[in-house]
Amino acid sequence: MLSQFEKTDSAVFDIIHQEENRQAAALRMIPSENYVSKAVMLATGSCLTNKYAEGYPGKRYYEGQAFTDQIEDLARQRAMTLFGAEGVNVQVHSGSPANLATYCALAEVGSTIMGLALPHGGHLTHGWKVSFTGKFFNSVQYELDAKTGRLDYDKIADLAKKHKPRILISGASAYPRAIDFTAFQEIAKSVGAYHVCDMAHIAGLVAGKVHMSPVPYADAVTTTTHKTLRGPRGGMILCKKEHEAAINKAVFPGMQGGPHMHTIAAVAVALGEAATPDFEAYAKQVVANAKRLADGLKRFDFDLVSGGTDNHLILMDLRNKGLTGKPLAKALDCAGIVCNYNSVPGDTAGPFNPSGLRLGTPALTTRGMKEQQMDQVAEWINTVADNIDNEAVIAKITDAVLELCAQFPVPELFVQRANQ
Ligand code: DSN
Repeated sequence: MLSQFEKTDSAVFDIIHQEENRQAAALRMIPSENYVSKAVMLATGSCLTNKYAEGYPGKRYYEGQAFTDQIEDLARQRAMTLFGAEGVNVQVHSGSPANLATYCALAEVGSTIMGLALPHGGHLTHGWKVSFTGKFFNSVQYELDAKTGRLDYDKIADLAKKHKPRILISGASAYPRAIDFTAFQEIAKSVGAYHVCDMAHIAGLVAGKVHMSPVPYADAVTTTTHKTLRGPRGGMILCKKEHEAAINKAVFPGMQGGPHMHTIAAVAVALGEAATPDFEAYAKQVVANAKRLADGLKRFDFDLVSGGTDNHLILMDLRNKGLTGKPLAKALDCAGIVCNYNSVPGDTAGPFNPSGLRLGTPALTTRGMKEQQMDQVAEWINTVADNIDNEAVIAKITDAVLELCAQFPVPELFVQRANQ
């Protein structure tokens, strides 16, 4: 099949193949990225991509749904069992539409929503002004405490009392600490708001039982499926039974047409994998690795937002080093260490060259790396930061990174050349 692909369209095949080599030969430390299993990859590339299935199981607008209904029911059942949810939508295409659909299901356009500000670790779709969620809704944003770099639940409660949001959003894209979802639930309850949690970053940690689950404490929980959860690029909305019909209606026909059945099949596979003891061990190691990496970076005097991490990610504040995020991210990329520049709380630099660097351990942990390798990575990051314009030093690290990657092969290759 793959050799056929190579013959039919070598241009596309070659680019995918190069990307595959890049993924194998680099330390991928963008905390929202991972490597999926071969089974997830195969489901994503299956014949289900050929099928239209508008509607929901048992109530579709096209015929020929015997197997699509089975796939969607299986994905739904696995999601509800794994996360202990009363209801779920597995059709939503990804995290941003999941958030928008949930807000539309629980509130009207113009209602007040309240989420974590983007420069403080929130996501665009938590009401940031350039996102439609910040335009369609009256968005109020809370921030991290300037001194601790942590959520301040008292301040969030005060802001909620003042603005009386219809929806209080918990969850983040760049917050390295555990989130207390019971506190969010109490705040939401005290002002009559719905509590919507976006657990995209930590879904795998929740499934692996190393982070508190928001599911019992939120009206709805949105997530992507491709981050720590290690599934295909996709989305899900878990919810209380009473909200399921409105959420389903907001997804289809409100925002989407036909569901991507190949993605839903791959989500089902990933959910099956996430329910295993192996996955629990994986989630535990993701956190252990992040903590060890944080300790290593601190030994080199890197300043970490909140002083460390409880989860899979680290946010470095480079201001004490006289560096900004973009040049360091680029130098690290040359060395084969791929992460992303990021704003930090109180950042006065713009979003295109902010003062921070965000990195995480989900993908490295999938390759089998452990604490010892994290010590090595911390040392390399420090050397690159000290030698940002020194090509010779960076080239040496590139070679060392390649050697390490060879010792920890990626789980399964996707596109192998026919002759390999
Ligand atoms: N863009 C994602 C991230 O990298 O965190 C959030 O959806």
